[in-house]
Amino acid sequence: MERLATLEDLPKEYVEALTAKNVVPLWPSLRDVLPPYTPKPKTQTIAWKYQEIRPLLMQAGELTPIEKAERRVLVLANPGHKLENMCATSVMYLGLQLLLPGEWAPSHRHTPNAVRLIVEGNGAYTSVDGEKCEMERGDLILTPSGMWHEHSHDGDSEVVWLDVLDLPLVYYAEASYVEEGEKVKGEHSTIPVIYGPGIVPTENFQRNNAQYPILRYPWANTKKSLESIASNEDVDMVQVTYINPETGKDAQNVIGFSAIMLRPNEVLRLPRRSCAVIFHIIEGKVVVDVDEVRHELINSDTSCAPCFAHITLTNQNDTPAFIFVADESPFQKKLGLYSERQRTDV
Ligand code: GTQ
Repeated sequence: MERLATLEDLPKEYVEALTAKNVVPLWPSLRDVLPPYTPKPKTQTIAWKYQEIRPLLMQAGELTPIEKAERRVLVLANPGHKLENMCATSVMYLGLQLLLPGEWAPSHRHTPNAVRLIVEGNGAYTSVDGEKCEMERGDLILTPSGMWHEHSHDGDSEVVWLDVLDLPLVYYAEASYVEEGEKVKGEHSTIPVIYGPGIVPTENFQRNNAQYPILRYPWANTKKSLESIASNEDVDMVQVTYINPETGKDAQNVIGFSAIMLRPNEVLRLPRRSCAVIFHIIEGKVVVDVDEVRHELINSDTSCAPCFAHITLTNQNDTPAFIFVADESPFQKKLGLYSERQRTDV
């Protein structure tokens, strides 16, 4: 491609005259906004080690009372997007949230979609539109856009979870805001188990929440599915996707959620995809190679990779490894931006 003229090639007075009228020449920036063939992601390959961050999170529990934090979160920020912008990728926000016994993170609802992936501790729960979602390690809990939610803790140890939100995208769209709510009074309703494997209620069932029929996806079920898929040796990639059982589509609109199991010592080369991706280790020891960068991850570590990266996941143990995955594919597919490339393509 032809090299184009730069700002410096123009007379200074001319550039100033443009600036004064709030106009800019396209050609000096054209190759940045439309780079040839492959995007130039700001997203860097980063790993956040849980054992390094946990003491800092516990310190936040001593330094800042929940009333002064509302949400006591250390954000996993990607320096490629500048730390203060609180982006893991251009679309995804990640945070580790701490709730101490007896604490309550007050009710609110907001336009960004959120999910929680539970990292440690027992006895906490999130109420989503009044429904009580117990938090156990590895569970995925949805709090979709516009749904009231508050976090409570009746147990006796620290509870930590990973928040995944589409906040960077919604904020960029100038669509991000929150409303304050009221504490759930009296009994919470518990979520009835009305969806099973291949089972949805028939049409005449009164659905409370047809748009998001499942709010809590227990880890035990996900793990069981992965293990039984893995027992079939013909399957190359042992992965399940969290879906909405009423539509068969992704569980949420913007970010996609799935889980991968690596068999003992398995090496898995992922397809190159047009969206960034996040990995969070639920169980095991996994080497994540992203282009030239290698991270060795263990339980509760998190990492991210930019679009079109060459990604290889290697299980270093003689036992299976389990990885929670979040990616931007639902968003990209809806906008017609999604594609895959061969590993041999540039
Ligand atoms: O728990 O509702 O990490 O509103 C960021 C914003 C968590 C939450 C975050 C939030 C929440």
